[in-house]
Amino acid sequence: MPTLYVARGACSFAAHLLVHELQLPIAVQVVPLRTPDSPIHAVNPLGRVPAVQFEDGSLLTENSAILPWLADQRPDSTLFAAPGTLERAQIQSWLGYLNSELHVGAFRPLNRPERYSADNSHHAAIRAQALQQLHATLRPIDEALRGRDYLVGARFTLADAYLGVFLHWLGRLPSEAFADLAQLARVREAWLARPSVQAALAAEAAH
Ligand SMILES: N[C@@H](CCC(=O)N[C@@H](CS)C(=O)NCC(=O)O)C(=O)O
Repeated sequence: MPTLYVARGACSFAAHLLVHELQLPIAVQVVPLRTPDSPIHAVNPLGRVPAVQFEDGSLLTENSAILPWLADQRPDSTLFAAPGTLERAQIQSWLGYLNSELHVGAFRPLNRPERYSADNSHHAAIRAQALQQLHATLRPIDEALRGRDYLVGARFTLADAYLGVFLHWLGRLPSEAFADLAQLARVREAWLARPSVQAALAAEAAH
């Protein structure tokens, strides 16, 4: 059985909830991050989650590959779409936007300013700029959700599963900064109410 490595509250949560959503025979291992003795270093040389380790020693990393791979384990599921369809490409387009623009482009400088300047006195300014970037990156998502419950088609897909993780992270930030993004607040509540999200949250909280 493959093992999915996740960390509490990390971006690996999308993969974790999909294991529950799709009821996949995949073991989930919760590991600590940013500590040299974490078991993740023996699995992924980058020390990052999510990572899937297979019984033959093969490794799969990166949300943009892991989320589609998980959905493809259940070809009859509606979380993804058939190869060659525009819907499949649109779901992948959102995965790319969320992965690069939202996670790395906005949340990373907010959460890890030390990666952008070794000078601690710069970090407050990096964070302030990242907060503005975060709002600018979220606005098109909010607009795309106007009058809709899901990013692509009329059903919950991989794109919505992944988006929810970042909307959940907004809960750690001053709520007034995002008060105008009403669609995101609505979609976040619906995401949180999903049984798969609740099951994955409970599993991570138990560690
Ligand atoms: N591009 C990667 C980013 C993965 C990533 O940055 N994961 C974070 C958790 S949200 C992590 O493991 N950080 C630990 C570290 O960078 O040391 C992906 O989307 O899978």
